[in-house]
Amino acid sequence: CCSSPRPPACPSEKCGILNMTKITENGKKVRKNWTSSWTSLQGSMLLFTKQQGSGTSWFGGQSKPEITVDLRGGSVEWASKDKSSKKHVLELKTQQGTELLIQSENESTVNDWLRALQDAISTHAFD
Ligand code: I3S
Repeated sequence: CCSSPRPPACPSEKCGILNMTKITENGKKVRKNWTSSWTSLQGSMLLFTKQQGSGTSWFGGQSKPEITVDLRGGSVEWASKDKSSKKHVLELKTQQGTELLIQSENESTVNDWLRALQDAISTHAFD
C-alpha cells in the first residue's frame, strides 16, 4: 500500500482508493452518490476521505475523513447483482444500520479489501 506521494493517515493496516456510496443510513434508504474516496482501515474503523483532484492534492488540503464506519458488529460480503450494475462490488453493513457499497474496477483490489474487512470485523468482534 501507499506509494509516494504519501497521503495522510497512512500507513494503516490497509488503504487505497475505492469508489463508494452509502445506500442506507440509520436503517433508511438513501440515494446513491458514488464517489472516489481514499479509504483507510485503522483497527475497527474504516475511514473515507473524498478525493479532491489527484496526486499531490493530498498535501496541505483539509483531508478530514468524511465518513467513518465502525466495523464492530458489522458484516461484509459480495453485493448481489440487484444492488449495483457495477462490477466487483462489496456490501458493508454496520450494526448502526448503515449500508455502503464499495467498488473498484480492479477485482484483486476488491478481493484484498474483502479479506481485510473480514479480518477486521472478526478481530474486533469482542472489543
Ligand atoms: O441502484 P440505482 O438506483 O440503479 O443506482 C444508480 C443511480 O443512483 C444513478 O444515479 P441517479 O440517482 O441519478 O439515477 C447512478 O449514477 C448509478 O451509478 C447508480 O447505479 P450503479 O448501478 O452504478 O450502482
